[in-house]
Amino acid sequence: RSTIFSMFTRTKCCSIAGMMKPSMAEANSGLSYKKFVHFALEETKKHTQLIPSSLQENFNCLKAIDGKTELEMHSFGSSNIRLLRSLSVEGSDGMQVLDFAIFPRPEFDLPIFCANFFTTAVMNIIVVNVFRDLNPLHDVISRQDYKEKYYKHLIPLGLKYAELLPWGGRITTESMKFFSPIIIWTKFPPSEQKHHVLYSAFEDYLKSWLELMDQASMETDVSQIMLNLESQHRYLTWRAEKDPGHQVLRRLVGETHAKEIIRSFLFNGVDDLGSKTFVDYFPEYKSEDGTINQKRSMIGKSFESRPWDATGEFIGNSIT
Ligand code: BLA
Repeated sequence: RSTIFSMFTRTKCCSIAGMMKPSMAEANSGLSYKKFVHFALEETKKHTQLIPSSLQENFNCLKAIDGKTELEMHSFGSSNIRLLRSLSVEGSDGMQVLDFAIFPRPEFDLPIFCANFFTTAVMNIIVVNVFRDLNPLHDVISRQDYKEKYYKHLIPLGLKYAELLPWGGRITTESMKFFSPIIIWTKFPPSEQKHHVLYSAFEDYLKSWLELMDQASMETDVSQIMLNLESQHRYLTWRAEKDPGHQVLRRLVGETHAKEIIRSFLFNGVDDLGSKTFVDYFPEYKSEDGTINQKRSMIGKSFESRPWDATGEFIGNSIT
């Protein structure tokens, strides 16, 4: 197995103790995402025994090509979590990134937890979501059961934060397939007050997810497990191909290493949890020569405002 670190200077940025030390970027802005990761690990450990993932060997911390920006990675598993992983980036220019996700084991019919934060000196782009195969554009009716099971009691939480962290405007239309009624999608110029709101949203969403995890029982029905597996694989396939963060990662560490981080670490499972390909799941991206259309969106951006009502009912226009 190739190691991506041979080309980079290893740094001691990955210890939990180190995470609490003020870094350059933190000293600059006071708005680091490291405390989010620290909270997530501590809180999750209260609910399940986290075991370091074998990915930690190859993916821990590294310096980017610029010699200054640090990428820090953590990964764990547990009896009910297939993979909890985080990537945080602190750029010397004030750029801050967090990509945090928890992928349950397919034996548990649980949503994926995801928090994605991308911050520059002038803008924060924020997505916090709890995703289950809830496809508002195609399948509201048959997925009503998921909504009852996972989102109904979380709707008040979603509404609270929809007000504090308002809808961020038009987004890649295809992404909506992966968004739940309680998603937080927001954009704002850096602000200490908003950063605090975001932190409490992250705490509340993660705690809610951990409660769902506590309640989930292990599935024995093989066909249900296969459905969970495919739903997770479809999500990984989408993000491994079209996530908006790829370009930034390529700029930071170069094409080859970015690809390795994306396919083996961030969206680990994309190459082994299922055999379907990207165009099997998303045939509209198939170009005439059979390759994947490089566009991020075939439809373009839409949904100027939040497309769910206060009960979590999808009210956007169907676009297919
Ligand atoms: C922008 N990131 C966005 C946007 C969304 C997301 C919705 C708004 C623009 C758009 O609609 O594409 C996030 N989209 C998601 C997520 C899912 C999805 C989480 O479909 C899940 C299914 N973002 C990151 C990381 C980086 C990053 C790790 O999560 C950088 C390393 C960067 N996100 C980033 C950048 C933009 C962005 C640069 C603006 C680019 C653009 O608008 O096209």
